[in-house]
Amino acid sequence: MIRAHVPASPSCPARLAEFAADVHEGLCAPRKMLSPKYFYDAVGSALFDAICLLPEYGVLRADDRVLRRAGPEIAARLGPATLVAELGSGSGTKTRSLLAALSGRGGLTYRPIDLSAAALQRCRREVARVPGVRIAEVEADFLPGLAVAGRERHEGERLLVLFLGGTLGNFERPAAVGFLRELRAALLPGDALLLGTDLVKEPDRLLLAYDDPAGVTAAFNLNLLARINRELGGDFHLPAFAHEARWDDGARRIEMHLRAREPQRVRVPAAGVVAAFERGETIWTETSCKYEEDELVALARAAGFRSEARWTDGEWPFAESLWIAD
Ligand code: AVI
Repeated sequence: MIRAHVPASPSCPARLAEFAADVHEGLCAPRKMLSPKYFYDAVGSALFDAICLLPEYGVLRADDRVLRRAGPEIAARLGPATLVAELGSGSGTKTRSLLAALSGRGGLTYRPIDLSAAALQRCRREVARVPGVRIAEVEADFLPGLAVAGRERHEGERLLVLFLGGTLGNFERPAAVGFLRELRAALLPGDALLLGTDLVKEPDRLLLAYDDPAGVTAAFNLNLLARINRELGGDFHLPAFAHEARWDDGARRIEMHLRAREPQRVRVPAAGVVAAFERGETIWTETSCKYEEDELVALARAAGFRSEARWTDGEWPFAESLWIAD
């Protein structure tokens, strides 16, 4: 599953320039950080797929179980004539059962939106097996991709946006509300959002999910530095950084960091950076907020949606919410 050969530079020039600018800003900030959106190059996407197979990481399996159980009811509530757009589709594995349930009520067009061309290729292969589904990929960030997908809508057709897998959790809470409002602004009244959110659970369970004993999540986190080396000519020495997962009880979130094991200087020529690290200093690479069920109705209202239905998984607490745009 994890490829031995790494494509030299998969990013187009504009993406590479944006990556360089974000790396510059993140490594020059007083509190060093890098955006988690850069995890997902070809290697990172394959590592994320491997994370989803780990017994310790229950998010994707929970999402899949809920979608299999709720798919027919979701299809019945939405009716036929639906254009489906998925934000951050990844390889599309979790979406297949839902697409099968929705396409049973008439053919549909599925527009997976993802920054990773490799993930979109895998998604096409996965979804090709679902009868009655026409797939048209959009290689873009979430909201620009949604604008492209929405242009294809026919008269009277309803748009269903899928935002699954707990990805909303990768926004800080206030940013999540802002993002959902922007998403709502791209929809018409009556359009729907199916939102998967990971729920608060025992901290030990969460810490194990984000720091698994096989070290797959550590490799996923460190690959961000390897990607900077590959694409921006950086000289990060990967063994000099350690993966770290923390649970913040007050903010109800997991944080992932890369901790410098020793003082060092790192050069990233294409980003115009020379970054000095003290021993123990970290780069904050990801936030993964976990939600309480009660928060979700208020969140829907704050973003301009009505909460229509919710399904949860008991094995790995996770919620799938169906919201309708007011
Ligand atoms: C994509 N996202 C919802 C994952 C999460 O759980 O926050 C990314 C991830 N990071 C570490 N493991 C998985």
